[in-house]
Amino acid sequence: MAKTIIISNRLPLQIKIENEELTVTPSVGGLATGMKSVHKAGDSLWLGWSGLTEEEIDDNLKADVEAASAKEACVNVPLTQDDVENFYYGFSNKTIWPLFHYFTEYTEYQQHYWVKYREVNEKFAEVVAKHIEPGDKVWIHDYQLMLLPQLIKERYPDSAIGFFLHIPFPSFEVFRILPWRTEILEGLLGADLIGFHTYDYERHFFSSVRRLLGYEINFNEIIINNRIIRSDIFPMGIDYDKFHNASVSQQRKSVKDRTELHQELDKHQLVNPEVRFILSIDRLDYTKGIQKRLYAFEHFLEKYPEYRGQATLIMLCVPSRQNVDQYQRMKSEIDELVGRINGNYSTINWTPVWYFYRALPFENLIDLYSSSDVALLTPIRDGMNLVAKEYVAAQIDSKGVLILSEMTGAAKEMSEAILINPNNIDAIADAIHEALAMPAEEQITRIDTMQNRLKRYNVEKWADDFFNNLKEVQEQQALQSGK
Ligand code: GDG
Repeated sequence: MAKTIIISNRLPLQIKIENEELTVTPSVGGLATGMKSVHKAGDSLWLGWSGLTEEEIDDNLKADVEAASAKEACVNVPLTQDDVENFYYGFSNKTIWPLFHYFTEYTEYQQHYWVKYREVNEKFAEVVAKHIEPGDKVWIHDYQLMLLPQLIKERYPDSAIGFFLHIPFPSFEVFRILPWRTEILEGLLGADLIGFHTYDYERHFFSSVRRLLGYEINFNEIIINNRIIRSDIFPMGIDYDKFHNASVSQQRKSVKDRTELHQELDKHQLVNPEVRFILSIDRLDYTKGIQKRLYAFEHFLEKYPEYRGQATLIMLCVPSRQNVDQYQRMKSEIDELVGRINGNYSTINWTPVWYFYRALPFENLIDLYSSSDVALLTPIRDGMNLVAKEYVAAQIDSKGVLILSEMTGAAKEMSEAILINPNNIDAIADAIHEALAMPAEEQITRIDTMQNRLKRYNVEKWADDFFNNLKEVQEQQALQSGK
């Protein structure tokens, strides 16, 4: 039976070796969280890297890694330390990631990163070759694998290949800076369907295709040598029921059955019922605007002193890409800022910022979403931002306010949020004030509207739409080539 091959840089699980034993944990991150529901639902195989380099897997462990992956219908793509250094930390995260998020000052242009990027994309193509069968659909994800569509198309011209970009596609003026811009575009054009979160990203992509490769765009299609390549907008949804139902069931639990974190939050509110919780959750990444958020919260406490002792910012930062300089510098800056705010404003009964630098289990994530009065999400750039959607889904009585950066893909669909420019510290401080003062009826109206939308366009619908669209392109292609 034909299957779907999902391909992403990382598998949805992370394999580690502890005391010569393998441990398997789920990966944290937007792509893994979203696609997991698609993977579970159907007949699919997921190809990607397990998190262990070839140097770490000795011969005794090889079979164990394969078995642990196979149990989850996953296949490990073997990467060496050098691959991880130059393909993942190098080209993917020091070239593409900053450039596509408009951080041109952080972008590095190193030939050896590029060479490794190409090589690792070829390694992925080799693993695909071992598993692909006629009739299979291939769905490639994200910026680490932009050459893969072409590599697969060359070998298997009849295969149906979809590609989805989870991060922004930058404007032509930014994209053109990249020395390997034409190779990247040609790589992507190996796909039959190329998906983006927003109309703007698609428009930027088309503009680069037209101006750098000279192809004509016909509505949302490009025809190259009789091959139809379509692009479309698929704003990624979440598993709405999973987040909403988890929130409801955790709230219904008797106090003693609640998680420790939930009990602590409850206790805190009993002792200090006036205190309101403002929540932010992100991977620790310079695109997420974490420092500016802290400046804004500090400014809020200055500008609205009546909220001192009454509002706590709960900030969860998940460690990410710790080998990259900017991430290490940013971590120190955040530590310092949190220390400064807490040093200046804390009282015996109140700490302004609760800062967690770790990943928490899913139940705790739900505890935080459901116990917070406001979510404050201020990315400088963000392809979508699923946390915004998850926060809204987890509100039970429809109370809660979302403050969201207009630079996120999610802002395009969530106009009921209080939208802010993440660089405008004063406006963010005012937005926090507005959120905390918002009447309950208005909160309910806004959350209800957003919940209804998220319920309808959930991650399953997102994947269905993508696959239906891919099927359509294939049918159209077959008609055109008279097959
Ligand atoms: C990329 C794009 C785009 C976070 N902390 C914990 C945890 N998470 C989960 C959240 C959410 C995911 O990680 C983060 O997703 P985002 O979308 O916010 O951000 P990125 O990781 O940057 O994802 C982004 C996304 O791809 C999808 O296309 O939206 O723009 O950058 O699902 O729930 N999960 C657990 N513990 C944590 O501590 N269990």
